[in-house]
Amino acid sequence: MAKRVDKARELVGKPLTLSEKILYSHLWEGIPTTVFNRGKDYVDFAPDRVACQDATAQMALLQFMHAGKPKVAVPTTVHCDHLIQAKVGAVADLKRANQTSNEVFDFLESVSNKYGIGFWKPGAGIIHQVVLENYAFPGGMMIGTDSHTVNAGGLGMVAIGVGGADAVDVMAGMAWELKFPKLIGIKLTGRLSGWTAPKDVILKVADILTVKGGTGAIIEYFGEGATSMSCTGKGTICNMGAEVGATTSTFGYDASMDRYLRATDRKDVAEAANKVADYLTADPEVYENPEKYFDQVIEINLTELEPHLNGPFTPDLSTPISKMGEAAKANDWPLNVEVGLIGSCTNSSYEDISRAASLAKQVTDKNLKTKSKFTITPGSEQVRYTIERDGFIKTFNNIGATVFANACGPCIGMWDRYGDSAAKGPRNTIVHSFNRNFAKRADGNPNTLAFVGSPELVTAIAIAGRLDFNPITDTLINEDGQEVKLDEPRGYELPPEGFAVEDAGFIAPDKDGSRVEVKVATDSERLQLLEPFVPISNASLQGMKLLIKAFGKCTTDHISMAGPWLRYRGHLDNIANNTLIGAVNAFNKKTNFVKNQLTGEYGGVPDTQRAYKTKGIKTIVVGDHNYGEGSSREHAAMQPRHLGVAAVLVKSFARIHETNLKKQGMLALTFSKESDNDLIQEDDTFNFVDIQDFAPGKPLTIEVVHKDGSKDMIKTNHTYNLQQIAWFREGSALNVIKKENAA
Ligand code: MIC
Ligand code: SF4
Repeated sequence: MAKRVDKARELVGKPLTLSEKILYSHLWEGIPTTVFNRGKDYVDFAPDRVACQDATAQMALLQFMHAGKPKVAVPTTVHCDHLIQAKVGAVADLKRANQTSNEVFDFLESVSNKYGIGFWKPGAGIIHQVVLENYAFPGGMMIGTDSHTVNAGGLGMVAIGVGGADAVDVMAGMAWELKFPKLIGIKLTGRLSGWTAPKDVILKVADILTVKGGTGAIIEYFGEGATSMSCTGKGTICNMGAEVGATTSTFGYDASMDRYLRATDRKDVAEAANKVADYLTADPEVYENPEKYFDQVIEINLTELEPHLNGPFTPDLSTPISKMGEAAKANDWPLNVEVGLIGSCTNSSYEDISRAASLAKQVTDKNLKTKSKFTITPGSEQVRYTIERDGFIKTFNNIGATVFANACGPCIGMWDRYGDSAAKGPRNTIVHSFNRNFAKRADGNPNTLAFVGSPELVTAIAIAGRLDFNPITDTLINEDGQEVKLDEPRGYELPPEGFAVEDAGFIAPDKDGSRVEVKVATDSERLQLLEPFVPISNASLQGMKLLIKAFGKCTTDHISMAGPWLRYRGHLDNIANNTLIGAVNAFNKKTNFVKNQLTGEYGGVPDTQRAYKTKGIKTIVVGDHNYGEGSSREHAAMQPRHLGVAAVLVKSFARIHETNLKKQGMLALTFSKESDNDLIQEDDTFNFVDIQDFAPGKPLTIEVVHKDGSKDMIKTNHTYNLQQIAWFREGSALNVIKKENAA
């Protein structure tokens, strides 16, 4: 690393940020020879590791099986966490998941075993927490098939969320391509204290940057506020950087990381890091004059920072707790809080749990009664085991809490809160310490308003049962009719008696997996082997129809919903039945109700699209800003591709989704003139007039023919380089890999 960083510094000709050090020391070419333009140049990187979770690993591994390799080229792990539904509590829920999803878990375990991949079984924990505890290391670069892979920035990594096809590149021993990111520096002055937590830093950043302000950029945090914070607190901040669209976030190596590495049994890593500590943070000049080195600099004073709640329906709508009463009144948000949920990959560190438990303890000590329901999802078995040993689970049980399995559960709609009637659930408020709060995200109920806050604030609010409860100023009436005040939360950065665990849940792969057989039943409804995509011809890009013009926010949850649909993540044709059913049709403001131009009738999006497919007609999807925001799930690209959508034309894209569309051989285009979006009508037909000249940097023109015969010529931009155009021409990136490996 030292050699590469020194060379990069010499080439760049000035002091380097941490982000640049990590990027330049992970070039595919090895020792740097060129200076890259931020936000412009595509660069080939060589990440150190890959991590996949069960819901995305199925597609990633189904693709990897086509790559023609006997083993993965870099250390890779698979984590079973998304497919576990939260209903009753950890033990029963895990048992049920093992029954209902055993086919998928068995598939993942056998593929892992065959190709040399480490396997973390159901119940072991949530991917990002397990990675932080076991694999993340300062100065490293990893990719993961989940947008919150960025969590590992808490240990000074550059960790990036990608679609499965990107992971396949790295697992197959090839370069991984990324546009060299821009750099945002966030200086944290002052210190956190009292009720304010690391979560509030990122809630504030989301307020400043909005859900798309970080797109194409790495956020690098520094300053005394950064070094005085715990390593897991840094993880929380990096984790939720996904919610501002950032490519990733990271922190320079410091004593908190040394402490965390030692506590998680990695003294050797800490010692190695200490030897090259200067290389694991920015050069001193950078943090002294950040304006000279970052593309944008933001300063946040932690001493003045108030606890915040963000929501509902978007993670960037930020309200300081002192203003919540007013905001709730103005927006008519229900004040009664039904459930408070803590945990998830974002906030389930020992520190988080111990601070929340210090509040739960006061319920008993001060003879209070918890007004809302309360749940905990620990991030890993190691955390769960340790907090149980240290009495925190008991403290939570005393206030009537439910402890869910160490899994995603309520964070990804795997929360069986309403049985079959979620779609018509009542209007209600919940608060949680997760990261996303899009409609239906937690419980499938479109009428649930979810607010995101720190675990300590969520716990206090659950105790009070009111959204506008400000624990800094407000009092509560206890069971004896006395007025009492909650003391500030207190906790431990790390367990005073160390972490402990009986069975962490790891299964190492066979040394020689060549004889392991991977079975996929032909009649399975959960798994389906993949067929290569057929290239989209120039001819088929004529006479195309509009499938849907999506109105407003269209996240990956709108394009390929999670919750109950997670069960089909390994079966492309079955999961395609949810394609875009959450997107709002701009012409009638309804979901899953679009016009079939061939019959004039209205129907669901997947059915309508299948009708076009039968007739061999390609279609186009039109959308707004930040299209595909949220998850890394490549299903949001593969499903439309499978059903015959050829192009997606929007005002702007979220990074991962744009790449996913390219990888699957589709056209991802943006309006040159945003207002042209208004020209698109329900009965339009589209002709790509210059697709034969598809080339980097050259806009593509689409002739839009309206119902009355009038026409508009629309200019569209794209970011395809030559390699990516080859993916389009060959039908997908995987087709290109296959061809290369066969040659
Ligand atoms: C999420 O938080 O939205 C998920 C579920 O973890 C996704 C991955 C998925 O859709 O499987 C993500 O963030 O990438
Ligand atoms: Fe799981 Fe939620 Fe974390 Fe995604 S954000 S990995 S769904 S806990």
